[in-house]
Amino acid sequence: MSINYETDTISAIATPFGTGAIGIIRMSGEKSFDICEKIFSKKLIPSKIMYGIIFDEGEMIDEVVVLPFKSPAGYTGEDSVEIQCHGGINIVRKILELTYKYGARPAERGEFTKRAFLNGKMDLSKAEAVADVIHAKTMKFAVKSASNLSGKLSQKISEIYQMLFNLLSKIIAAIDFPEDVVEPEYSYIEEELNKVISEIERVSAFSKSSDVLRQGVKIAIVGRPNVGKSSLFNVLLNFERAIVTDTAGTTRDAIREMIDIDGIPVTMIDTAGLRDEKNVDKIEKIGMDFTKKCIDECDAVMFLFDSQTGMTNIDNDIFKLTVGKPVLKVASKIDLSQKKYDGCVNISSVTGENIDDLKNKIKNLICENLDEETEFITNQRQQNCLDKALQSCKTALDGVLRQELQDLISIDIKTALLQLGEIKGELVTDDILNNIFEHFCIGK
Ligand SMILES: Nc1nc2c(ncn2[C@@H]2O[C@H](COP(=O)(O)OP(=O)(O)OP(=O)(O)O)[C@@H](O)[C@H]2O)c(=O)[nH]1
Ligand SMILES: [Mg+2]
Repeated sequence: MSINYETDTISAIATPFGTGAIGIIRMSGEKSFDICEKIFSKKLIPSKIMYGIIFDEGEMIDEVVVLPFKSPAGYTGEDSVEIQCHGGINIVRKILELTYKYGARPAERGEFTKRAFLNGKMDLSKAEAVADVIHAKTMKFAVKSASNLSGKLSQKISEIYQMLFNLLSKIIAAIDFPEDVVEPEYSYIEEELNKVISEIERVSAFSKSSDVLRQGVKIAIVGRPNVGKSSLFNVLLNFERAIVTDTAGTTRDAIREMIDIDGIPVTMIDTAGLRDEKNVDKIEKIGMDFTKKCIDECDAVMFLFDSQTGMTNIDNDIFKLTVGKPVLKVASKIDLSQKKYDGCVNISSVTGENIDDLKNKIKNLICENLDEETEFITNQRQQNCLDKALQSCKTALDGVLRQELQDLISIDIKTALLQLGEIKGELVTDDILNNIFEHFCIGK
């Protein structure tokens, strides 16, 4: 069977696998109605919720509810049918197979949403927001993605695009019709470009925090052997993940686990304690090398020292390795020492004292650059476009300050416009499209 990506009728299960209350099979394409009518007990009436029976060669499969849409109604903008049957993997699969039997082909990842985009039902940033909702690791991010669905990012990008477009039009008009239109003042172009630059920078600044929400942050727990790193790790995870003993050098591998701190996914890394390499065997030495790598790659460090000894010379040497990273200093085992250290979080993993406070401090550390009122979520592709647009605007601005020919300046402004257009998918290549839609679940 040859595949026609644009016109084939596609079919997929739109609900998660497993036993749920209902299962949904979604079909889209010009043969959707025909195929459905071959297995459904009634003739379809567009946009009417219909109750009936699915049959296969006289055998009843299930009682279902069918939602038929004629183009351009419905999610994809094509003729489409949703069949809601009883949950349970066998029935859902059986109905899906029937749609294949009568002419549909399996949908590829994200193909429904891709068609919705191609048919003008949603712009690209909305389509990407759908993918983000599906992949959201935590609630907070899901909510932000959902608000993207209502088009906040695309609205903002449209505004910036329009500002730049108006500016370009004025410059081009003067170039094309020099007798009728006066060249805009350089000071005016400078002012407009500065406005655009600061708007793009604003969106970019917020989108850094969206990366944090999307991918989470990595925090390494670092310190001398036996200060209580693994104990703290287990307490934060709420289960006994890492081995804890009173033998110095218990942890050899770096152990990673994800936790959710107030909606932010945080990967905690428990590391091997650092000490003089002369006194350790080769396994521990490798573990210590891992620890150093973890310090390099993580976004922040939780540095632990034993409150009973305070910061020793060895602790100070280890602490120096964390230079350049945001660090939370933690004094451990305060149940044993009863000492409190200023500028540190004083905790006990045994009694749980100040663990909640520590979680708050971790959150604050992450959120320092994160505005709770963040309006936009952007992903890596959109961020790249924003960066390039910003760069082109800055090059244009340099040209303005040097009073270059406006013809030359207009080239950079045009480049910036193309980049902004790409964010909304107005000028996307197949490569970008395929990349985006591959990130979807099949039934979306
Ligand atoms: N009383 C008390 N004991 C603790 C606390 N935290 C850890 N310990 C004990 O200190 C010892 C070392 O704890 P670990 O969590 O294994 O220390 P670590 O830093 O992971 O050590 P290495 O893996 O060897 O680097 C164990 O006997 C723990 O039970 C605490 O808050 N209070
Ligand atoms: Mg350990």
